[in-house]
Amino acid sequence: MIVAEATKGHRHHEVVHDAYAWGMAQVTLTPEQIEHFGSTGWLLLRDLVAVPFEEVRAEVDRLASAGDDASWLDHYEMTDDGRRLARSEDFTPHSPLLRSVLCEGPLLDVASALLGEQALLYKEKINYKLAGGAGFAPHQDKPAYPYVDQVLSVMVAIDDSTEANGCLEVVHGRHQEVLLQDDRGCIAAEVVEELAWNPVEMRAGDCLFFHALTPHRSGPNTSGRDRRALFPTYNGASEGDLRDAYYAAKREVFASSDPEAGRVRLSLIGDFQGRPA
Ligand SMILES: O=C(O)CCC(=O)C(=O)O
Repeated sequence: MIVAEATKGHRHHEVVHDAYAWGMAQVTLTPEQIEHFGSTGWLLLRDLVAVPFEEVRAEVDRLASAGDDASWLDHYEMTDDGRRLARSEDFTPHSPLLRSVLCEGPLLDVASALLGEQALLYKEKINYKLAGGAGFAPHQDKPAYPYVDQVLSVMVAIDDSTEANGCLEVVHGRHQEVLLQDDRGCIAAEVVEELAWNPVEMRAGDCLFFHALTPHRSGPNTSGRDRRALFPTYNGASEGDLRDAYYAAKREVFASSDPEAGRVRLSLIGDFQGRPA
């Protein structure tokens, strides 16, 4: 198990092995890992998913191929190669395997340790970023979650995630405050320029935990290889089980207003840079 160590300006993240302890069935973080998360706003862990990863990938394939049969929310984008799936969300009620990966075991243990209390799944999505897919403008996640106070974001790489296929880029140590926003709820251009952006390349199966105020962005997938990733978001149990209320509110907002012309709306903020399909 690893904790990633990265200093400002380094392109890649060095990993330190064996910095991670397994209890009986419970995963515990080391004080160094907790401290790393507290100071940088993120923590990268390897080999955390308890289920054989091929099964997770096969389940993502199954969801992606459901098409009109999907009982969850699918969103599409237009690429140079045609209409492509951009995101699936609200799928855990229809996927026992992904529900178990996200709602119990090591991922939940680590989320609980970082939130400082029992974590509950707030929402979940798969961002497909298939070859030719678009990137995400610099943003913090918190403004997209108006109904909760303490939230934690996680990226679980389904495919290797590289600079060429649009890996996440994060800013270290800027998770204490909401930064100035533009009219889409993303970070204002003048602030973006002043921040140091660090690409986080990940191997399939790696999990990046990041604070809901950690500034992040990602480029388009200019490679020929897909960059799929699962993104569970957790809240502390003291705020209650808010998942159903989140999706009810999101579905209502999406049903009652049209997205800005020329844009694909995936979120309550306008971070996705894809073209309408
Ligand atoms: O999938 C990505 O590259 C970025 C995802 C992201 O930041 C988001 O969905 O809020």
